[in-house]
Amino acid sequence: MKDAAPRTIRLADYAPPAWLVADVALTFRLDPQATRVLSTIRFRPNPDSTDRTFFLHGEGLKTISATIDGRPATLREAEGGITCDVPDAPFTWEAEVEIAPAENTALEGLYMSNGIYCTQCEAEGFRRITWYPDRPDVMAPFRVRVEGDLPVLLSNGNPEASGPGWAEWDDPWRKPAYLFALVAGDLVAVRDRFTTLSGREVDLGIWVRPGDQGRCAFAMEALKASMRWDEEVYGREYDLGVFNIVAVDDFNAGAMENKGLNVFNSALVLASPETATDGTYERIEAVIAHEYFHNWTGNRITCRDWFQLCLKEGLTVFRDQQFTSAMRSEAVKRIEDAQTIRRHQFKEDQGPLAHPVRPESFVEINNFYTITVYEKGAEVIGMLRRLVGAAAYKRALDLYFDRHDGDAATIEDWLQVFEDATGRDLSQFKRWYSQAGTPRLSVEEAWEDGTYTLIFTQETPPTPGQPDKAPQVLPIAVGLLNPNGDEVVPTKVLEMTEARQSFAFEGLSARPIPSILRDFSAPVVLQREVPSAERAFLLAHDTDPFNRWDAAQALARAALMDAAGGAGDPAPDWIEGLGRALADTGLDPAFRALLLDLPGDEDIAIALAERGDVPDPDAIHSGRARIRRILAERLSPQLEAAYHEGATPGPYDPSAGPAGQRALRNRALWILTAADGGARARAQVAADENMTNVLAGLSALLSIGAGEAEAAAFHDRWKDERLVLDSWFALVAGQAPPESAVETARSLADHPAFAWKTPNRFRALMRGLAGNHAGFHRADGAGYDFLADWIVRLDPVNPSVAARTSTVFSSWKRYDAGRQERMRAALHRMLDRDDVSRDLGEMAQRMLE
Ligand code: 0A1
Ligand code: ZN
Repeated sequence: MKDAAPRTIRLADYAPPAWLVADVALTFRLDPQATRVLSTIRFRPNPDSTDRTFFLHGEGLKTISATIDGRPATLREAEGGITCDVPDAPFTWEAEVEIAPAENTALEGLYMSNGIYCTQCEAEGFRRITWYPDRPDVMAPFRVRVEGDLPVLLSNGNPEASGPGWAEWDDPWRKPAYLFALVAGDLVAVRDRFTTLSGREVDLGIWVRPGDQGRCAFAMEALKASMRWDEEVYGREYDLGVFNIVAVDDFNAGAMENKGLNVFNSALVLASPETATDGTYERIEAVIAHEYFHNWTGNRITCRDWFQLCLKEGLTVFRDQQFTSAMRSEAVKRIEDAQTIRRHQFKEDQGPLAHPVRPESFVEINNFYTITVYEKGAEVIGMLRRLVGAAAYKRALDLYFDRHDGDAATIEDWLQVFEDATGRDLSQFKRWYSQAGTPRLSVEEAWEDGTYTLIFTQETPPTPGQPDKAPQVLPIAVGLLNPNGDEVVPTKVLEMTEARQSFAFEGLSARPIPSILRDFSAPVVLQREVPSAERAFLLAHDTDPFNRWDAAQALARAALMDAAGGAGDPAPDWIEGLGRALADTGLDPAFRALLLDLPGDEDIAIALAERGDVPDPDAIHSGRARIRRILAERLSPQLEAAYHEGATPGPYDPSAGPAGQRALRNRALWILTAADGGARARAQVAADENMTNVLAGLSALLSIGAGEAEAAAFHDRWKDERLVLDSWFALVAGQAPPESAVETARSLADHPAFAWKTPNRFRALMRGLAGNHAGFHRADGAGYDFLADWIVRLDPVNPSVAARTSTVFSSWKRYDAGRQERMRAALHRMLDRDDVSRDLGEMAQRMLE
């Protein structure tokens, strides 16, 4: 490795900053190769620190000049920055540096995307712009002047003044440097207005490349809805006169909440019925909301240090989930979120990359923007809310905003407001932030004299660095049903705190059927052997939508696991139950669509490994194909009816109702295609109603080894639409037959449009192949080599995307010796290089440990 031992940063080593910043003035003279950044920063000693060492972060900066109180400063290099001698009193630092945004392929700091200047400063990008104490607990108001011969010059805050070739911005709200943003270039705005509850007028702008204006309407509506919702539900108003969103094509993540100037991956802003799917619309709505909600949870109250990332991310994800539930279906959203946690977060917890919601050390913070910090972080807040109740949650949040507005806060601060608002002791609950891993919850039952007892045992398996785990607080929502299907005990939240604990329900006339972990009330694995007849009973009768869906999932999982082991017929209970639920037109189509959403190949691989089996990717794949055919044959009338019920004639409407209908139609189509030779899918592609139906048709066709002509025609039609072309790359690689998937991926990589330095395009192909479970895990290791080669190639260009992509190798211990050996070799190939980045080096190292 380049750096024999890159430094590990530890939460335990936190020390407050020696110097605070009173205010910042920046001037940018933009130039692709030689942008000049002039900074004037007024420093003052931090009364809460005895240290007076002056240190500024900086990376790749060419210093033109630096002065302290007007006198030239003598800079000394220090790890990751510089130090110099300073007075023991407030002083003014002035510097001029030069940077080259056009050469910045890492897309952190100031870079260029299609001729547009833009910034990404979270987590540690600002240090690539100028010398600065680049840590979130140093907050300051910023004034920014942007100079450049460009039509649009944007920064944070309110516009102050502008003229030809310059603009000045003032952000009165103190903020850490990671929330700084600048965007400049040939952009056009779609504009709107919003009046806040207290009557403040806000100018809204969504800035896009000329030609994309027609695809912003949905994002704008989502923004206004988010602003209103945050006022109504959290009492939070917007606090500037303008709110701008910019869409850029080259972006490492989804979007960024810079104060007053959110920067988005264009894939999460632009949408039209011809080019975007229902899924894209739903994601745009959620991410627009997420970034907007950060204005209070992230910006007004930020994080003291990066270990507290979940303070802003867990809470903001929780808030965007609540928003989506309010805009769409609460039940469907809860199932989708539970599915995400179980598919992806549990997987992270089971492997070498497992870490607590609040990690205690890192080498590169970019590697900790994870599903654990975000989604499990949100689950922890959901549990807290369930335990204290909605009213106390509201009181605690009001107190949080009151007490910490303007602060860089910690998880301790967050829990303290809940303790103060409710009088509860949350010390045991806090383990959710410090213990990694997914608790296993097992259940025994007892029935005697009208008393039904549930005895729970919890155990969390060891994770890296944490061999022993203590019991956690688990809110377990339980309801009881009578054998006739009536609910005898409505949902009750049991609060489990011990390793083993029992809960009794008295006065029952018959032994009940329990519905446990309703609404996915805790992110745990429920380990309970349930006969398939009981699952089918819950699928038919449970009043809790999550558990109803989960009963169907469990049956499907069992069928697919058996099929992977070569078993013939799935349980008739499942097929019959599914058929009945499908035909129940009283149920929300979106919910029925989820019942048809079979676990994927990798889900089955994980389930088999959990059981102690070694998964065989080919057997899983062919077992799944067989189950799909069986369903297509045995449920053909119900599937056919669902397919027709899901027709949405008339103009395309992305809202939840019609999107749910299309989801039902397209799930039914996917299964039916296994038995009709692709006739329906082909007709649906030809009908060309909207992108959702076209892509679903195409995907169904490719999944049975057909559709080559349709895929080629699709490519020709959409080759100039970058976002649609991304979907094409992902689909063709993702749905290729396993035996030829690597060859398909290789030819896609040779495609002239494979702009591999653009993260969206790179991810489309790599994630496409990695998601093709049997294709990626081809026994000869060709899939591993393909991914590893590309990750190694990308690493010097864009370490953060390279490192993130490498996580597809985290599952290596799950497979047979041959595959393990090949995956390990691939990881070594990424790691054992002189120029390996800190990002990829840390990830590969952790995966190999
Ligand atoms: N705070 C953003 C996530 C984000 C993090 C890092 C980025 O660049 C490397 C970009 C965005 C969010 O939660 O939306
Ligand atoms: Zn966020």
